[in-house]
Amino acid sequence: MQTLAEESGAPTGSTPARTLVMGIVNVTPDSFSDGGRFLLPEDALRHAWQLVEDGADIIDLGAESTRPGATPLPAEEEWRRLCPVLEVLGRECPVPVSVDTYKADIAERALALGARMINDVWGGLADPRMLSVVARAGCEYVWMHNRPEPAATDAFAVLVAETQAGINRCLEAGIQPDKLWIDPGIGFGKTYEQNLVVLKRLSEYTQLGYPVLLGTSRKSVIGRTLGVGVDGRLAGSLATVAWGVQAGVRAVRVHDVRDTVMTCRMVEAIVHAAG
Ligand code: HH2
Repeated sequence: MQTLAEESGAPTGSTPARTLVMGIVNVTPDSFSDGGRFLLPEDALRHAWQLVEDGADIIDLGAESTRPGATPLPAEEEWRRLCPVLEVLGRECPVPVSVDTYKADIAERALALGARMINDVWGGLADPRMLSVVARAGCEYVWMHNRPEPAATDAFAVLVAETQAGINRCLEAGIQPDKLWIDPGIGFGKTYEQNLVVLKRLSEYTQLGYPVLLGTSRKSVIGRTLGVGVDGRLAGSLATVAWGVQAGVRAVRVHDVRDTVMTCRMVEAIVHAAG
C-alpha cells in the first residue's frame, strides 16, 4: 500500500504534484470554529461524506477541542463521541481516516476500528505510551509541534530544534520514517508574531526531510491579521494554503475542503508549468 506522502508524489521540500487535503470533522461541543455543529453521530457522518464529495483525501476525526482554555476531556467521553462515527467511517469511508487524539488508549481503539493515521497535537509528550502504540501498529503518525508556553526568543530556531528532537524520539520508538509526518503547530504554544514568522519561514521547515502537514484553517492568526470573526476567515485561510503549497507542504488540514482543493490545484499548476 502506498503511504499517504507517496500519494502526493514529490520529493519532500518541493511543491507536490497533488497536495493532500485533510478535511476536519470535529465531534465536539466546543471547537473554536464549528463546535456543536457535528456532535450527533449522524451529523458528523453527513459532514464527513460531504467533505469526501468535496474532494478530501483524508478525513481527520477529532472529539476533543484543543483550543486554548478548552477543558481536558476524559478518555471515556472522548471515546463515547468518537466510537459511533468511527465505526461507520472505518468500514465505509472511501478515503483514509485520521484520528486527532493525544491519548494512546484512544489511538489504540481507533486503529482497531480502521483509522489509518494518528494526529497527535502533543507529538507524544502528553502520553508516554503514544509513540510505542503507533510504532507497534505501523500506522501513519502526525507529530505536531506544541509547547506549554511560547518560546521567549528565536521561536523558529526553537521550533526546528524541538521538531528534530521529536523526530528522533519517534524513530527511537520504532516509528518507520516513511510513516512520519511533521507539523509546525500553527496556533499552538506560539505568539501571534511567532505564528507569522513560522509561516514566513515555512519553506525552511519543509526541508527537514519529512512530509509537512499545515493547519491554519480559520485560526486566530488569520482573524487577528484581517480583523474578522471565524465566519470571515475563508480568504485568509486560502491565502495560507496557497503560501503553504508553494513552500512545499504535502498536506493541509482544513474545514473548507472544496475551496481548498481548488486553491491547491491552481498553485500546483503554476509551480509545475512547463517552460
Ligand atoms: N489544529 C487543530 C487541531 N488539530 N492537528 C494538526 N496536525 N495541526 C493543526 O494545526 C491542528 C490539529 C485546531 O483546530 P480545530 O480542530 O478546528 O479546533 P479545535 O481544536 O478547537 O477542535
